Amino acid sequence: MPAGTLDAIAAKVGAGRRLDRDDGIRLYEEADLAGIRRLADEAAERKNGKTVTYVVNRHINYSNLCILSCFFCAFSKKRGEAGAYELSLDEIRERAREAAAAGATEIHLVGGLHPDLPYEYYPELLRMLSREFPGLALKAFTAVELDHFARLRGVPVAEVIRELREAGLAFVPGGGAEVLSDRVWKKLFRGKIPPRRWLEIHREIHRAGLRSNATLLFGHIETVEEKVDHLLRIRALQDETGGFVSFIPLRFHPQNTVLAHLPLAGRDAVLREIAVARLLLDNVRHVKAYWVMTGLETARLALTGGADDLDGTVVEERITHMAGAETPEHLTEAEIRDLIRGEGKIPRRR
Ligand code: V47
Ligand code: SF4
Repeated sequence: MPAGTLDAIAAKVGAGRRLDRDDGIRLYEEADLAGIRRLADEAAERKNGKTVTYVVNRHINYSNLCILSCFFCAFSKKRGEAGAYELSLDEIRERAREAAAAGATEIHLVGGLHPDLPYEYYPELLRMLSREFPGLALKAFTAVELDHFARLRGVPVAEVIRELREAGLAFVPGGGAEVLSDRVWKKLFRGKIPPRRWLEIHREIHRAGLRSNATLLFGHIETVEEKVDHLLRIRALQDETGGFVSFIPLRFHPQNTVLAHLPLAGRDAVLREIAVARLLLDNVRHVKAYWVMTGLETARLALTGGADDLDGTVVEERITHMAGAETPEHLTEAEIRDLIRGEGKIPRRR
């Protein structure tokens, strides 16, 4: 590391000055990991003290049928293909019932872009869940699904967001952003909404009074500059709306994807993503170590390097596990609390 790189950045952070694009690039390319983890931990503690949050939740991936074929995806299947599945309404209800009985307060519900379910299915699903399980907050449908619904319905996405909110939608997850870069979009996920549209939909979500998360899918073909620009685009939208609650770096899992030849990003690369995100996104309250994707040991270390949230108990997860994840699908609340306490932080259920 050239002498002074981290010192200059530390001085800026200490003075409450915003980091710029060059600082971001240096954090990725030059700064030593231990040093930026320390800075990121201080930044996280200034925002949230020693508190690390988690939620007792259940992820439900209602179907993996999808009209698209993103190159990084091992989850999506076409109808009739081995491994394709669709949960019936009864199966979704049963999973929600189990979640409620286990004390969950949130359902995280996402799926592929289904080839033939009608638009009405989605608000009906939310209405059924909110009517039968009023104690479960419904975090559902990425910007990509919302765009798909707006096309099905033939109305602007803002109208779909309003209808789903009335049907019980409480929060929008951060998936589908991938890398907000036209180059990566063209190469890996061209059929899906482009970066500008992802941002526009989150702007509409925030305008509708809902809040959302943002993600970055890293560890494939993206460059450092593209990652920094991604973070700065999220930061700019957050300046405008204030509607993002958490930022979640997602570690790309290559198995069973078109990019299966790529290696899985290692522990230090994951820790660096979390620390850089914490330092650049000075206006986003939380940075999440999504243990399903980071791995448990790395998630634990991330709690002293910029992360202050662990997602939740999860229970069942397909997107990462179809792509070779070796993490469990379920952590108990006690395991999550122990993990947090083990790092000298204070667990708080949200
Ligand atoms: O949008 C797809 C990504 C996302 C792979 O908002 C992959 O709290 C890794 O967004 N390897 C869905 N990632 C997951 C997601 C999420 C998860 C947890 C919490 C929240 C939140 C959001 O997973 C997709 C896509 O970006 N993804 N394939 C893969 N092979
Ligand atoms: Fe479909 Fe999402 Fe997979 Fe792309 S990432 S193929 S939109 S399920």
